[in-house]
Amino acid sequence: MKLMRSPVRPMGILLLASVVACPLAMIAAHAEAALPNETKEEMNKRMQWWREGKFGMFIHWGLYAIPAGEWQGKKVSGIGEWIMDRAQIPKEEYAPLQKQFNPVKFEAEQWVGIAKRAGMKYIVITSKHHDGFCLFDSKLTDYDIAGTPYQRDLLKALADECHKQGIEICWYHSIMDWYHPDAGGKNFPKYAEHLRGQLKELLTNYGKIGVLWFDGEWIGEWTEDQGRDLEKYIRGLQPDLIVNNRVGKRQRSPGDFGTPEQQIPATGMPGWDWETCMTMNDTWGYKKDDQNWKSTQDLIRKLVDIVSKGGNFLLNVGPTAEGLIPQPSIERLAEIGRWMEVNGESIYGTTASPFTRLAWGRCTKKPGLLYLHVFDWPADGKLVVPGLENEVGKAYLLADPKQALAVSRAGERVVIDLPQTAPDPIDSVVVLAIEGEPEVVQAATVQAPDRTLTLHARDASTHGDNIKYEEGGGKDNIGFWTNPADWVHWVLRIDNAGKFDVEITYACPNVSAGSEYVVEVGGQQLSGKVQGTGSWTQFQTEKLGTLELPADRHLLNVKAKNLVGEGVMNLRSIVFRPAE
Ligand code: FHN
Repeated sequence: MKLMRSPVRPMGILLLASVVACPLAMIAAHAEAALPNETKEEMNKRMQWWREGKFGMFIHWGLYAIPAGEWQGKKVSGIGEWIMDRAQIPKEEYAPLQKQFNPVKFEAEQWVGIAKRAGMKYIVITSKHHDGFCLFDSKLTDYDIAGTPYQRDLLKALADECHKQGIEICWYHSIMDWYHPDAGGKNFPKYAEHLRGQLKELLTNYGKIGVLWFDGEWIGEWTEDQGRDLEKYIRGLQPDLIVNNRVGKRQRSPGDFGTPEQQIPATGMPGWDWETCMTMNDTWGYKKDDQNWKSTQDLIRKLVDIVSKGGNFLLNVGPTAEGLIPQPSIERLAEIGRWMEVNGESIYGTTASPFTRLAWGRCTKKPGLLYLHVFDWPADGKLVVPGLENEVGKAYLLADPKQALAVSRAGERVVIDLPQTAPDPIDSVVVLAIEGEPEVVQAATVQAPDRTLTLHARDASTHGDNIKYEEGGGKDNIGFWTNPADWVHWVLRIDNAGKFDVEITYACPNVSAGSEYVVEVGGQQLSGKVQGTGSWTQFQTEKLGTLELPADRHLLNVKAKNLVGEGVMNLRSIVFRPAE
């Protein structure tokens, strides 16, 4: 049987561009009730543990952990769990791995303990991945754990331990199957029956299951309608089950939540429940040579970034064939757990940030409280919260709640006086009490003492599906301006009125140069034509013109008149320099 390569589609197209934060209930208000007879209230109740839990462990485990990235002495590139496909291993040569699978060092108590101490509230494990091998004892196939030297049902042990330790157990299950003879072509309906049969086993033999996490839905034989029917079938078996959107075709529905993979949507997925799944190195399944581990700082900041955008984080481990979670994973999860011990309150049960962007970090919230996650501790000890209009109350460090911090207001900015050093270099959380629902205006950029005013890309608001702020790798600009209808705006405040020379800084490869654009501010317009600068990261500054601005708060828009090449430009900044 020809193995099917993954036509995984990037998730970008699904992203909605608004960043307006909304309480948990509001998200539910948007989300259609999954099954016809489920009310929004019932869906809220069903989703509550998941929405409040935020953080889960993904476990990719199976026969592919035996070759661990090598086949017949040769390293096989790509993600480890795809070795059967990447090395084009015939089923007859791959299936015998079953007779070698004997994870004698597997201890469910230890695995669940590692997840729980990391602050994770649920575990999603591969009951069956694309290679078709089942980690559970299935009456519908011999290609399962019962047919291995180990024999005992690993998923039974893990489910029992999760129930014992109060962690939700969840099953990953692949629709694509490289082993089952009917899993492609005209006999697919027979396989679809087999699929249902195994899901019935998984949803009746292991107690309460939290989530069914489907994957491999991109195969041509699988349709959205089949997904809708399957969702009804499994929710019939466990009504409180939560199902991901890969039960269908990875769209808005069927399914309860979106599943961005290996990436964090720039502005979240407003109005959606969503969960980013991510590896700790570069593979899901165990590969002995993949030591490209993300740092604990990176992982904690990703968790906070995701939660600040209203999402959940499903972080992966790939155990060895013996049944051990790799040490680098264990160490990082323990360090995350130590951070969660102090700061968990700023994660669990919170909702998304009311701010578009904060220069020093991220924000999560609960009614009457803002959790300010400070990644970059201000050198002057002044934490500036821009555009917050609410009455503010007390402020304190989550790491030292008894020590009140001084709070003051400077125009549109709330300023909190911080101690000299950050309690935690990765993320120190400052709690700020506020009156009512957060009201945030886009803070205006102000003039420097020399009356110059600089509009940075990071402070802009973008409008459109594609255009967005990008940073890192020589970028620090508004980019992805591939749709001329997209545009960008800033808010600025002139306190010192007068004449200003206006300079724009951008980058654009010569092949894409030539698009025309206009800058609108204070009822005036300056037009420009994009010149080639050599590449998307070679920036140059041009004088656009001179104009007069009165002392006031102004909106500045930059709009494209047309699009010549791949993108209008990578826009870095606009500077108002007092004209001589
Ligand atoms: O092909 C799989 C891959 O092996 C892994 O399971 C990830 C995890 O979400 N999903 C698929 C790729 O999108």
